[in-house]
Amino acid sequence: MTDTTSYPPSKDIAEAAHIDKERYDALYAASVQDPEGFWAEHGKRVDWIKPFTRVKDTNFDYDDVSIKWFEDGTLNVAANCIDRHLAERGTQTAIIWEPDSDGDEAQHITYQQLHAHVCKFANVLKEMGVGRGDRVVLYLPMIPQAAYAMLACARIGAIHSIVFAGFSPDALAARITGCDAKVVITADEAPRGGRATPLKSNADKAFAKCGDAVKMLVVKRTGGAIDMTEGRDFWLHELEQDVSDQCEPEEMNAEDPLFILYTSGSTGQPKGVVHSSGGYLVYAAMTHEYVFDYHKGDVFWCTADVGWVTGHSYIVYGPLANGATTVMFEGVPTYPDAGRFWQVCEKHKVNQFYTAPTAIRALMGKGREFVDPYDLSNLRVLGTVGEPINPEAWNWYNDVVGKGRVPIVDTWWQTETGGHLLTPLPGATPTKPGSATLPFFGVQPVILEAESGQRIETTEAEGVLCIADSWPGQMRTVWGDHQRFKDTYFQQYKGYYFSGDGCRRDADGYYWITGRVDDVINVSGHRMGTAEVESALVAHEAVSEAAVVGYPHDVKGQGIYAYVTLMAGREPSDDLRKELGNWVRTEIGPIAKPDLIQFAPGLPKTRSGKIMRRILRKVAEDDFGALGDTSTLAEPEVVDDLIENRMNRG
Ligand code: 6R9
Repeated sequence: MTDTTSYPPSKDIAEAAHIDKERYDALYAASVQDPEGFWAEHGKRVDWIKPFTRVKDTNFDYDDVSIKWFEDGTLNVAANCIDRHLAERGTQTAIIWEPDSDGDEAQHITYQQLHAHVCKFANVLKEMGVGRGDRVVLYLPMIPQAAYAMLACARIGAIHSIVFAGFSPDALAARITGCDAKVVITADEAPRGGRATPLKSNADKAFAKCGDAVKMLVVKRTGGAIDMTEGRDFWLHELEQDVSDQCEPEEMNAEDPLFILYTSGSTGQPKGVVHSSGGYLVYAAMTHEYVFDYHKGDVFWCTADVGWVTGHSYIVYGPLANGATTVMFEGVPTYPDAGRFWQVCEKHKVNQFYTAPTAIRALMGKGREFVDPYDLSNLRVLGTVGEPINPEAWNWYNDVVGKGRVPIVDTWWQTETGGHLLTPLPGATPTKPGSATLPFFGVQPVILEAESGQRIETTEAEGVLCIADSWPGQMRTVWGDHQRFKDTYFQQYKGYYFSGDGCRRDADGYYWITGRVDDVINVSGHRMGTAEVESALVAHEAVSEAAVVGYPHDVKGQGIYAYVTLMAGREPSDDLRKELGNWVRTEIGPIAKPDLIQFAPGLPKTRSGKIMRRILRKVAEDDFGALGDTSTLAEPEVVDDLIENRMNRG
């Protein structure tokens, strides 16, 4: 996998960039030698109502985990993303909205217009009884109103929790009750790739499982037919008629939560990752500027959905805090054809483009004839995120999209980290295909031996990736469950933040992420807990037991492979396989639907009843020559059946 070719930034790029190699080295050294001094300085990049006097108060000791940054400062995040730009660039475009259909016109929303939209939205939320600290769930398509809603919450001090529009009613209901939301904001329908997801009717189904007090605010997107429940559901455009377009921003503490975002872990239900207002904004804005080498006037496009952390930090908060023009795209990379990304880059003269390896692989498969017709000469930085990028995809991105002249930033980070932790800087870091390269300022990565937890001091190392000290964008807690926060990230390796990823450090000190070391799989850059898919499967009346693992998938990176044992009296069939796939789809959402389901009369277990996932992974990978020791199994013969009936035949 390791391609050791190194691509240094060209002289032109290094000269024009904010940060060159020398400055990176100096700033990085300063950031880890004197974090207080470094962040006291860089914390000033946002506008504080009351400036902070305390910079860093963080503790990674398991018994006492606590993360606070700029803790006595006050600010408003929406004012930082909108109001402070009005004097200088009120008429500049803040958001370019590119709709699903390329036949529909794009919208250009200026900072002034953004201000009016957000204030109105904020006043509507207030009318609905939402105030400081209340939770608001967003279940929306990629439309400007998603950004307005986020910023409206921030303006009045409410905490938003976005649920990706691809999630099912059940998953939505769990998140609404999980954070005890007062209002859910949705739309009639979500158009994507020429098809529409019935968001409002999904939300209706979810509401059947929530308390009576929750209200729904509905954005009209397609005008499709929907049912409105009197007294519970309200149209945004109707309520907006009667409210002012001015709304004073609330003065919030740096440590007040800005948002909750549910993410999958290795055990149990998804957890609500809580991000702060001050530290998060400083970190999202600073990484956006330096990692993408953003300069005033640039057009920045991150293709993620706002339902994921990437959309939070690099469609909305980071770019808008920097006064950028940010592109918001409603559609998919292959609609109406595989040239859509590049057509949009040409049309809006995109300078920085940020996407996921799975999208690159899918487009690579369609051929360069979909790229070549478009003028991509405005591109200055290309970025990737979400999963390790294989060198073939990196090279295609570099050659076919970047024409060999555009630096690629492979950014490693997580929902929990708020912003990039390992990443090249375009003007500073020689890149190597497949490596997330070096730490961002203030980030102290360490590699520990997985079993012993010993820190490996040699430059070349392989083990689990931990971070030795806090950075401002770090999550603060798990919503309503601080113990779970401690247990998940600080228990296994004492004194460190444990990322859940495996990692190798090469002789140049470059980091290469090797993938999750826990029971989390990464499907098309989306995190999925195997336990979640398993519990959906066993909820089906025909299933007695299920075990889910990842396997290598050409486009998705990892696919979902499910082993299913049926209840006595039930027979395996293709129909049942289809039914189970659709079952998971409705229980969790399309992204969780297993790619392969193998019916197995028994699963390999130790005598104490623990499922031997190592064996299931090997069979799923078609690598059954390397099953290792099976002698500790209670019934070694089940393995023969697994191999015999494996689904993933090359
Ligand atoms: C931002 C985001 C986090 C997990 C992470 C890792 C994988 C993300 C990566 C990468 C290799 C990269 N991951 N970026 N692996 N190289 N550049 O994706 O957050 O959805 O929480 O996923 O994704 O395994 O632990 P999230």
